[in-house]
Amino acid sequence: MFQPEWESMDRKDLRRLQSERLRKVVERVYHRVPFYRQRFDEAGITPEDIRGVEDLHRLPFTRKADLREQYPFGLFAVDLKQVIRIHASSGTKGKPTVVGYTRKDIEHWADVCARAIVASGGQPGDVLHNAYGYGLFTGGLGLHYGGERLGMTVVPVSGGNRSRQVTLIQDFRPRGICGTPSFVLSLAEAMIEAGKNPRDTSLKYGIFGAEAWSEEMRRTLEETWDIDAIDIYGLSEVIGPGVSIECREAKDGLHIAEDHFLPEVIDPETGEPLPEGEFGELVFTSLTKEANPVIRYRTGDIAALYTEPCRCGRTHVRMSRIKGRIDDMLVIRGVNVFPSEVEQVVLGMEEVAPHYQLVVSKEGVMDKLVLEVELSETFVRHLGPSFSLEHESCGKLSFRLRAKLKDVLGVTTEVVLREPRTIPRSEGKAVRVIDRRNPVKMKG
Ligand code: DLL
Repeated sequence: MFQPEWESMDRKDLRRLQSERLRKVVERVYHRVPFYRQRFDEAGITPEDIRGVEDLHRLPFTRKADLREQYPFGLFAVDLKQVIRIHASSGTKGKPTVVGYTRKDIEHWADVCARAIVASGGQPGDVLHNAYGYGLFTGGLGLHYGGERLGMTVVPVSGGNRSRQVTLIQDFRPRGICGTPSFVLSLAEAMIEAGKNPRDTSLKYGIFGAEAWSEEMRRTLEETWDIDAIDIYGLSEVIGPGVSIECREAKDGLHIAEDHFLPEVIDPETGEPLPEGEFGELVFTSLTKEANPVIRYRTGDIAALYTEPCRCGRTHVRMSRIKGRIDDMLVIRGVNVFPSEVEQVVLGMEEVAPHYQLVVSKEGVMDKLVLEVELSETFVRHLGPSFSLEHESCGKLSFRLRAKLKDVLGVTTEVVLREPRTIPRSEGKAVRVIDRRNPVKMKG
């Protein structure tokens, strides 16, 4: 562990610490951020009402829309002079959401990212190939500072330019790599194209996040690169990457850095807290953030929490893998479908490649779901010169895929097989869903 005194704290002591920090942060935002004062007043809450974690549920929620309305600096709890860094979301829907960091916030962020790297198998002295985007996105700089904090040699390669990345991996001999799972998978493809086997590189572990991915994707990444593939979660509104991390020992749920971020899972419809183990919307409250702490921030991400002790010795609560985002959930003819469930099916069949897109449209009044997926190179090679998408084997394969999807999703899905390398590769976060029913709806 990077900070065992925090990461394996006795849970009673941890709760005491959380309560103390919660009281302080509530007091600070009430006095320094007019938005929060107004929200608390409307809810009839004063800082004195919050005695500890047990009163958390009395506080009002904060939503992404609130951050947008307060653009750019309306939620800052410190003078701008104390803010040494700004990050922002991509802002595909109007204004981006802006977040600020004081010097201390940057230090805490580096700490949680260093914890994450150690939990993934990283050590001081390792070379870390950082393929998360650098810039307003938090992935690049977050892991960069974490790596430096740990004493690594960080290669700030950022996203894009696959062939250069392939060369650097061979020449700099990194032990660790980080990037979105979809991008790092596409790097393996570029390496194979260059005539090299990704399993022969110096890489031992990968730290993957920023988009939803499945257990099947983990297996694919681990087999393709011969590495441990570890899940890292975070969001800019809370800090960036490092909010939670899997441990290499268990690879079973992500430990939330609970000394900094207080988690809850709520029913997204009613807002009521849900018991341990139930899936719902993840909500976070900042415990240490100075520049712009968030109170009960609704992430839109779906997960469950578990307090069961972990074999790695970390005592911090674990969250499940993210099942999806509430706004990514497709409602197809009344049935809820998550892209991650489709990924599970696609990656479970070796005749198809792990590159896919879901296209949703309307046929009359009915929703229509189409899975476009590439055939694997091995499958195409196996069919030899007689290969065409009309080949009998392709027909049989679509039939089997359709049946499997129906079984897992509960809705009829059309399957369109595509030739290898015809679906666009991501440079960062993969675009998995194209919804043509409602063209104005975009993710923020
Ligand atoms: O994606 C921060 C990050 C960078 C996390 C690098 C991990 C690695 P945002 O751009 O604000 O921040 O997007 C946050 O991405 O609410 C989730 O929906 C999604 N997300 C992040 N990590 C995971 C993950 C960064 N491990 C949004 N699994 C979050 C699934 C993830 N979804």
